[in-house]
Amino acid sequence: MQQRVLASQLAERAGETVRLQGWVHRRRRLASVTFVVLRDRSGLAQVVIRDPETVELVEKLGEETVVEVVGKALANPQAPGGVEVVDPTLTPLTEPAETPPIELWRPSVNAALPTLLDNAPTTLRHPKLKAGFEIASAAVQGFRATLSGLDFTEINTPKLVESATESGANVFAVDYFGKPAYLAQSPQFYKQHLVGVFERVFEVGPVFRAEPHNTGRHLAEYVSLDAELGFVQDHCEVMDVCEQVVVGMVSAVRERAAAAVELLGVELPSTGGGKIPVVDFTEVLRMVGAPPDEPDLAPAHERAIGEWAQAEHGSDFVFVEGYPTANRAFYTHPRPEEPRWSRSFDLIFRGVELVSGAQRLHRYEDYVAVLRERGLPLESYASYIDAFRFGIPPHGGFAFGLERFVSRLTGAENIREVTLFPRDMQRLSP
Ligand code: AMO
Repeated sequence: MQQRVLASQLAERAGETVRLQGWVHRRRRLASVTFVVLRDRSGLAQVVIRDPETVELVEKLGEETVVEVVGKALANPQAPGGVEVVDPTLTPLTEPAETPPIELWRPSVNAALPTLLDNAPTTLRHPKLKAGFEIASAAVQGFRATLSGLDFTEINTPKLVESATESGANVFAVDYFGKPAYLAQSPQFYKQHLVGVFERVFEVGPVFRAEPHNTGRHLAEYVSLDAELGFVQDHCEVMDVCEQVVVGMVSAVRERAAAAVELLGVELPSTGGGKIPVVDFTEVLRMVGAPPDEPDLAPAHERAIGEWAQAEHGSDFVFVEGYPTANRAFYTHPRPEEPRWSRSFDLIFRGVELVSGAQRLHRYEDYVAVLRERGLPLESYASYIDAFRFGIPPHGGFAFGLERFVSRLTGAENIREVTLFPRDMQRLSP
């Protein structure tokens, strides 16, 4: 059988008979001719139909019919891409039972978010909705490529776990053969253990947070891009790897998702031509006029420091380091000289936290001490901290939220717009 040609390849096929497959994206009937815009994974192609029988067939079939089209590719400067298919035979492959819930052919998406999400398997076909996920796919490839290039090993760790890693409150409990278990909030414990095996590891996978608030930037399930590396001096080496990863992700989006970037009018972020600026947590509080004993940065503080990085350094990114130890996860390494502050950092992207990371504790006795100090039950963390009895090197790591990254990149108002099938307090389907 003749090989399938994609819409994007049509420009090179003028003069040939081609076979296209895709969806009837749009029909336009003029007096003497009917135009069908066919959509496939690569884009749109114009098909010109004059034969009355085929015109009648197209009329009857409607939008979103899956079709095969075999016809002559001819140059026409007016056609999108400069080449169209004329006088084809058109064979329906799947006839839809109903018209789609939104008009997919309209250039802009004109439906409310709940409608889009309720009908996601179909509404995601809209080129502008799909584009965000092409960007996400490219970003993940950039994450993988950068870390593989730095000799990291890709891992996959369990999502059914026996203890909470980040905090006890935001955890989903499940019944595990009659015993209590949880959905993993992060691959944190496993990635640290696996530093003892591979030295450098990364994971791309789902994590679960029972987020009790309905915000535009929190999901109950998101894709976490995690990395962890051994033999570090302090968190600065971790930040350095994190920066290389960010640069790699942005280049991958530029190279692999160029069409999606253009369609959405995305302005790709810049680090301002140099290293990403780094500001100390206490300095940020001073800059934004917050009280010096504030335990964390509020969203307004993150926005302000993001604006500062843009104005002073032309950078869409800024690292904030040295958060108060008491307010970070118990596994965070304090600054040895002033333990009130930690060797931790966040990466703020366009005014929103995108990454959290830190150097970790690596000695067994330090874990026992910190759990006691924080009143956390040792027995709940036994299998986690036991591994530190057997020699884990000084290490650190970080995690990105993929949907956070894409939503800041595309300027999505709500993170759900760039989540394939979002999970939140109200939504478990589709
Ligand atoms: P943290 O809990 O800060 O750190 O999460 C890391 C990054 O994940 C994203 N994120 C979320 N995205 C969508 N919905 C949510 N509910 C949500 N919560 C977090 C953010 C955030 O910066 N174990 C540590 C990481 C580490 O130290 O390696 C952790 O999970 O972009």
